[in-house]
Amino acid sequence: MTLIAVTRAVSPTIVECELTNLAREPIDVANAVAEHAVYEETLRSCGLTIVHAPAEPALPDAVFVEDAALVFAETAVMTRPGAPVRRREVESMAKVLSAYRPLFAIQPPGTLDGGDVMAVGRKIYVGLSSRTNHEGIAQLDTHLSEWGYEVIPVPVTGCLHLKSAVTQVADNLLLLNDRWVSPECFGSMGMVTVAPGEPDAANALLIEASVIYPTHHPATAERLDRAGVRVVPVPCGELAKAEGGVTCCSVVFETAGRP
Ligand code: CIR
Repeated sequence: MTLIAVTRAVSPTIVECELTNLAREPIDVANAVAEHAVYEETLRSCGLTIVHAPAEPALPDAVFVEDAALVFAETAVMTRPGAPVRRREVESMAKVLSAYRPLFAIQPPGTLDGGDVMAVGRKIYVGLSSRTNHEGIAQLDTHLSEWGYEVIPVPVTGCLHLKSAVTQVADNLLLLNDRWVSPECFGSMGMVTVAPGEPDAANALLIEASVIYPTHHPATAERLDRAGVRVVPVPCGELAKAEGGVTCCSVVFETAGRP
């Protein structure tokens, strides 16, 4: 079994990225490219094989591949991003993923961003956000119910995506900002909350027993460490100015064949 991470180069136009909750700050493209290289190297060091989606230099947010696609064991779901300008990112991702899974596509008027989808086993939590609507969630539910997945809508406020507010950091453990999402949505799972002064710190990327995590949230990293989570730090402060985190720069899945 091979673990694949699909990634895509940082676009030179990232300076014109979509922004929802952040004020625009100058983005140093060379720094963003360097951070992305470290991110890919970190994924490799965790045993993943990187597959590059074609660069889309004219699409500012194309590096944030997570939003264009969801990959499950049985199917890949091509999303319909809530920001119209980001819908052009989907086609080239579909070409890549068609080599690995049968494809299903969210149709208008549905909208769905991958950043709103958190899978915990067969439970698929989906954020109702400014990017993902009821219709998109309903289409995902109908499609995934075929394989016994349970799709659970979750209201989010104050942040871009569900995974800005909560991510899984171990088998039965979530990292969460309880101002943006209610812990009650997630039943009896254990919770680590973000440290005061680090509201954006809930986005972590769990790869087997390790968590790839931004260097710029040290107090929350310490909380994770105390909870027994193995934290692998990556610099991503430049990409964070584009409202991106560590989950959004890859789509990770298993394949039985060769990458
Ligand atoms: C956007 O607003 O769409 C991008 N600037 C950031 C997307 C980040 N995606 C993610 O966290 N899944």
